[in-house]
Formats: sequence, C-alpha cells, structure tokens
Amino acid sequence: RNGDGGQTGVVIKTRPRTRKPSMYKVLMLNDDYTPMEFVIQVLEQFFSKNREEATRIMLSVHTRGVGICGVYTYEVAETKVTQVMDLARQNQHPLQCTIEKE
Ligand code: TYC
Repeated sequence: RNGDGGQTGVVIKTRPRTRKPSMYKVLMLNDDYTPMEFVIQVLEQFFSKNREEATRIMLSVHTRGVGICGVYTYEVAETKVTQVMDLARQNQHPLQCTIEKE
C-alpha cells in the first residue's frame, strides 16, 4: 500500500484480499462387496445427505464406478476420508474413498 508517505504524488489504494481456499472433492469408489445399505449410511452420516440423495449417489457410484460425496477444504476432506475408511475397515468392507483437487 502506498499512502504517499514517500511523497510520490501517487496514492494507490488496495483492498487486502483474503484468498479463497482450494477445494477438494471427496470421491467414493465402487467395489463388488460393500453392501449398498452401508454406503447409504456412510453418505448420510458423514456427508449429511438425506436418504434420497444418499441412495442416488450410491447408485451412481455403483453404475459408473466413482462418484462425488462432497466438496470441502483440504483438512475437512481428509477427515471425511479417514472417517469413512475407518468405519469401512471396522466393518470389514473394502470401500475406498479418495480426495481430488478441484
Ligand atoms: N457395488 C456394491 C454392491 O453391489 C455397492 C456399492 C456402491 C459399493 C457404491 C461401493 O462406493 C460403493 N453391493
């Protein structure tokens, strides 16, 4: 910022800009073993989807192989992936979840 303290005769006003954080997609991958009901519950529990939306996403992943659960800042996305993978492991399901930068 130049408040013209240096007597240049030129005053430039700049607005301090807060940078928008990079956003990250949490992706869910299809597999042949994880029960559909478990995937729906994961989408409801960790991604705040209602039953209808969770079912739509689950079926889309089932059909296309991959789908977006949500878009978050890095730390939040990472936490969601850890939560999903932990619950899947506890229940001995091979469900896979990953992060992709937008
Ligand atoms: N393909 C699984 C089944 O037929 C269901 C499933 C859907 C698994 C989505 C994983 O991310 C997934 N039981």
